[in-house]
Amino acid sequence: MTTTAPRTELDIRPLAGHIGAEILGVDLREPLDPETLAEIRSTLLRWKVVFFRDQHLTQDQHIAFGSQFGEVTPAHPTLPPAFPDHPEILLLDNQAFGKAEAKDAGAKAKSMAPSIESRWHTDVTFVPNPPMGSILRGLVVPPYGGDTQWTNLVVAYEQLSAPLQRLCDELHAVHHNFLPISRGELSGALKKQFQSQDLRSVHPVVRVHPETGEKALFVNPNFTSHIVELSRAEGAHLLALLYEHLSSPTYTCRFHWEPGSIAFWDNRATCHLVPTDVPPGAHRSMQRITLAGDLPVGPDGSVSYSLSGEAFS
Ligand SMILES: O=C(O)CCC(=O)C(=O)O
Repeated sequence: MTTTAPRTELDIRPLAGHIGAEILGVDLREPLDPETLAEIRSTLLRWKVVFFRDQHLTQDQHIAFGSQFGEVTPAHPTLPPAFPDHPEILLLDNQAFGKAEAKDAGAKAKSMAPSIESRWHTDVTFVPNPPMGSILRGLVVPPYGGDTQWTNLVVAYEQLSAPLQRLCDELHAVHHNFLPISRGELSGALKKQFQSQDLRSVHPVVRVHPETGEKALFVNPNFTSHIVELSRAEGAHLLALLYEHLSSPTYTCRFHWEPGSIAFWDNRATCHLVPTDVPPGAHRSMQRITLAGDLPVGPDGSVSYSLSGEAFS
């Protein structure tokens, strides 16, 4: 029989005006009782990203924690799993990336700079059913720097003027996993892996959140290629406007990592930004799992679909 940890009162501490809350008073190594599970889920829906500290989980415990909120997916649609025993876990390690780049260039890795250019993104939007959530665990963190930022795409939508909201409500966009590499920002080895399949999907520019009913912007500069109903020039201008808008500090929070910190974000309502200020030579090693998502639905009832590639689960 499975036992759950005794129920403790959660202490919920919002981090910024519109997004982010730290949750204290829970031990994530144990299965959660139904009330605690429901409270964490409702805090996630309210604050879009929740943080826990001092949670030194094993990989099995990381997966077990996530599986209480949904089906845990494979690590990534195209990147190979780093842990044969835990194919659900994606390794995000600046030294591992550095080595891949060095091997690729036939040179010794000197810099530990991130090899993927950092742009605001929602995870894996090139598949028809992007993950509902991602759970990132900090294992090795730099002594300073390396914070991650998130932005609230619901508030960003709500703060658009009504005519612009109406325009966005009607539009759909293509999302593609080839976008970063066409700009030459990934190392050769990572590029090849990331683009080993051509994955493209069409999503509404505004998605209706399946649990809260809120409308959220659903475009991101990492994977959104173009807007279906507009000319390329019109679409590029509109996307530039939306990207500038959604990255306004007003809608964001910033989280400073410690070993054992965990961030759990609602991938249906947020974008986030990989840090680019890790001090030279410092090691940063994170592990991520994702929870399977459903097909986004737009305000007009239109449902996302794939142009190339399968659903991700
Ligand atoms: O390393 C980070 O802080 C963010 C990682 C990230 O962007 C992701 O998991 O999608």
